[in-house]
Formats: sequence, C-alpha cells, structure tokens
Amino acid sequence: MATNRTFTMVKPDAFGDGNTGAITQMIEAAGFKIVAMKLTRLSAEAAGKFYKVHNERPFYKDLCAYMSSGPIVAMILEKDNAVSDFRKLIGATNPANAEEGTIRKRFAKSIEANAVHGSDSDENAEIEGSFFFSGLERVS
Ligand code: YYY
Ligand code: MG
Repeated sequence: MATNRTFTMVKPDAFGDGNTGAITQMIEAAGFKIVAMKLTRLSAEAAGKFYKVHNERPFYKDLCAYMSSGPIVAMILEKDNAVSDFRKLIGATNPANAEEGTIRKRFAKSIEANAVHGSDSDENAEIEGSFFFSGLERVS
C-alpha cells in the first residue's frame, strides 16, 4: 500500500464560495503533487457510504445532507508523510481550534462546513481515493 498519498475533498461550502483555486494553491505550495482530481457531486447515499464510520454519531445525518448539498472537488495527493502533513495543513476539525496558516482557519465557516476533508490514515487514504477514482484516473 502506498504510504505517501492522501485523499482530500474541497467541500460544498468552499467550492460554492469560489475558494477551490486558493485551496489548491495552498496544497501545491505546501509540496503536495496532485495525482488525481475531479469535480463531482455526492448523493446523500454516497455521502453516507463515504462517512459510514461516523454513522452512530449525532452529526452524521446533517453531515451527509451537507456533503450532498453541492459539488465537491476530490483529489489524491502525493508527498512524503502525506497523511500527517496534510492533516497539519488543513488544521483542526473545528475551525475555532485551527491554527493560523491552515486551510480550515482561512476558509472554514463552521465545524460542519469546514472547507476540506483529509484522510486520517494511509489505509483510509487508499479506501477514500478508490471511492472516487479508477486507476485510469490517476496520473501516477
Ligand atoms: O477528519 P475530520 O474531517 O477533521 O473530522 P471527523 O471527526 O472525521 O469528522 C468528519 C466530519 O464530520 C468533519 O469534517 C465535520 C463533521 N463533524 C461535525 O459536523 N460535527 C462534529 N462534532 C464533528 C464532525
Ligand atoms: Mg476524519
């Protein structure tokens, strides 16, 4: 399994506000190489599958509705220590706790509309990347 890749989504709030370019610029400036990228939408059902690990949590239903409320931009990113370095770049889940210079500090509106997703492990990065992209859609 690749240990130098992570998966991200620009979430509906950030895409809708026209922040995809600025977020992508921060990602590339931090040294991540884009190896797959697509503008798409999640149905509520697909969002439910993507976030099924959270299906017992009180925020699950709202999260699935929110994630299917508008287009998202999905990407697979490559860098040494991709998963942990990307978690640092995006900042805390709750933007109130996100550090200066992080994507969520700059763009998140709330704990739910928090601008970007970032995988939490190498295993989940592979599962989440494969949820959106076939081998042909990855450039390396
Ligand atoms: O990995 P990360 O996105 O930082 O947070 P998770 O704990 O995996 O939760 C996924 C997603 O759920 C989060 O980005 C926003 C939403 N959420 C929420 O709406 N309310 C919470 N109390 C916790 C998470
Ligand atoms: Mg998570």
